[in-house]
Amino acid sequence: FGSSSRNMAESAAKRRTDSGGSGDLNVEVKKLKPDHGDGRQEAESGNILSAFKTSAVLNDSAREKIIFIHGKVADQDAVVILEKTPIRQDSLDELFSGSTLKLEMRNDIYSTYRLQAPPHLNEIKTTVVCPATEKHVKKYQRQESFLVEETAEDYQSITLPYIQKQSFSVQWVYNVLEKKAEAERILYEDPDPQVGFLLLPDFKWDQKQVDDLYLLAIVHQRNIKSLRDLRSEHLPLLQNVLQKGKEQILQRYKLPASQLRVYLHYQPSYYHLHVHFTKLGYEAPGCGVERAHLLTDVIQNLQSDPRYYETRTLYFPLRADDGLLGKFKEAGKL
Ligand code: M7G
Repeated sequence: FGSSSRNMAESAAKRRTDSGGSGDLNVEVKKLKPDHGDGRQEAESGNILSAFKTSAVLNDSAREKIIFIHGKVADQDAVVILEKTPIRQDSLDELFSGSTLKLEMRNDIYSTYRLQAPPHLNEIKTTVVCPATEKHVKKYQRQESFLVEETAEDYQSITLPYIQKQSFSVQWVYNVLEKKAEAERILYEDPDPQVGFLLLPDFKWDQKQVDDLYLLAIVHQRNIKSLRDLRSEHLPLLQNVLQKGKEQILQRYKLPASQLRVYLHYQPSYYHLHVHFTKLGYEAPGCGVERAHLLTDVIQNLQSDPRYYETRTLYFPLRADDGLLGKFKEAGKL
């Protein structure tokens, strides 16, 4: 039997050497953005979760290996997201040689094991929102969604008044723009106040592999809430974000534009204009047709009609207990 487990290890090693492509990219990410040993990204933090008290599981997915939990840290409400990260090709040698293998069952040519990996290869990506508002708890709760049809008038009379009062704080965005947070994570900045932006990893991406690349471009202009506010005067800004964002990603991660999905969300969660850059093939949350608008389409739409996003009916999903959905219902729109 020993030889069959050796064979499995050998064929895995062969797959690794045969696979070329993304394996090389992994190395690229590590080279370009060292995250072990440079002391900046790996800040040690005391275990603020040691006293975490779970009150409810908001959502989980066995397939995506992620769980969203509501609970308390000291007396404060918190949302904690635990996510198992992908297995990296560049860690396979160490994973095979440095782990303990416990046999679960063996039958003919088939066997299953529990592999106990060294701790540093078995980390869980953890996101903490604390203090979390009621709205955060709802955002992460598993819920049915409903598609809303928003005319230009609906936007003015229903959506705008609602988001002016009820939307998530964009303080984290201002902290990024003012280099008060995540400064060392910024990959690129065009400081121009009109067309400039910052490019940085979305906090959904652990930067360990390019396969699930997720970057955000946050614009310097502060008066553009969302897609709805875009006019033809913003074309230079949008073109600049698209062009320079693509160039940076090609340079840093060797990913050409043909491998990228560049889009805006409508409705976004945070009403300060930002653009999502994700790797094509990675099903990023929120990249479906009901919420994502390709930046290239947005640019063309504004070129053909300067008031396109001011006047069009836009469609988007809202969760069952989203307050905005309630407002559409009250107005007899659903
Ligand atoms: P969105 O379209 O406004 O909303 O995108 P969504 O969260 O419903 O998709 C905001 C994006 O910003 C998301 O992709 C978030 O993962 C990301 N994001 C949110 N916060 C609070 C942070 C943060 O503090 N830092 C970083 N780097 N990204 C964040």
